[in-house]
Amino acid sequence: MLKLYGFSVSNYYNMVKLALMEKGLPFEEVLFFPSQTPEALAVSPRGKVPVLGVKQGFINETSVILEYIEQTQEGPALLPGDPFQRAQVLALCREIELYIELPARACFAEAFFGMPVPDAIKEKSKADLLLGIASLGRHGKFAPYVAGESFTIADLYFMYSVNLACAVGERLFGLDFLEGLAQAKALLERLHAMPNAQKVAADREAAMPAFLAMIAAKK
Ligand SMILES: N[C@@H](CCC(=O)N[C@@H](CS)C(=O)NCC(=O)O)C(=O)O
Repeated sequence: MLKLYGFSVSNYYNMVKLALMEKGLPFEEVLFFPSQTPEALAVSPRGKVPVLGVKQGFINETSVILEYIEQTQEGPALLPGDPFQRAQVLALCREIELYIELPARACFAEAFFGMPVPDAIKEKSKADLLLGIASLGRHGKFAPYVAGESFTIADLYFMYSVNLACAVGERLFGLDFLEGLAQAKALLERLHAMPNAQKVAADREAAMPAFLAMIAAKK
C-alpha cells in the first residue's frame, strides 16, 4: 500500500493527501516531520515533507509525487491526456508554486507563528505575490476549475497555496489578493467545501495544537 509521509498541517502534504482521496486510493499516513537528522534524510533527501513510500523506495517533491500517482494509479484523472492541456495544468502548478507559494512562504513565520520577518523580505514577497496573483488571473480559467472543465492538480496547488498566500496578504499587508478575481475566490470556497477537502481540513485542525506547541517549544 502507498505510504504518505508527513504531517496534516503541511499544505504540500495535504495536496497529495487530497489527490489520493479523490482518486479513491488506499494509503497509510506515516507521521513524519521535516528534519535534518540522518534518519529523516534517508527518507527525504532535503528533509522536507511530503514523501510517498512505494514498493521500490521513496519519492519526494510534491509535483513529482502527484505525477507519479497519476502515471501509476487508478482513479479519476487529475491531469489531462492531451499534451497541450496537460502542459497548461503543469504550468499553472509551477506558476502557483514559484510565484505565489514561495514568496508567501517567506512570510509564514510572521503571518502564522508571530516570529518577525525582516521588512526587506516582506516587501519583496509582497511585490512578487502581486505579480504571481496577476499571472494566475491571466492564466487561470476558473471555469469552473483552475485549468478549465475538470478538477486537476492545478486545483490542489491553488487550494492549498493560494489560501495561505491570501492569509499572508490580509495579515501582513492588509490586502485581499483575490479582490479582483471573483471567480477564483468563489472556486477557492467551492474546493474547500468538497467532502474530502473537509476531511483533510478536519485532520489539519486536529493536528494544529500539537504543531503549534512544537513551534513554540523551538522558539
Ligand atoms: N518543494 C517541496 C516543498 C515541500 C515543503 O516545503 N514542505 C514543508 C512543509 S509544508 C517542509 O517540509 N518544510 C520544512 C523545511 O523547509 O525544512 C515539495 O514540493 O514537496
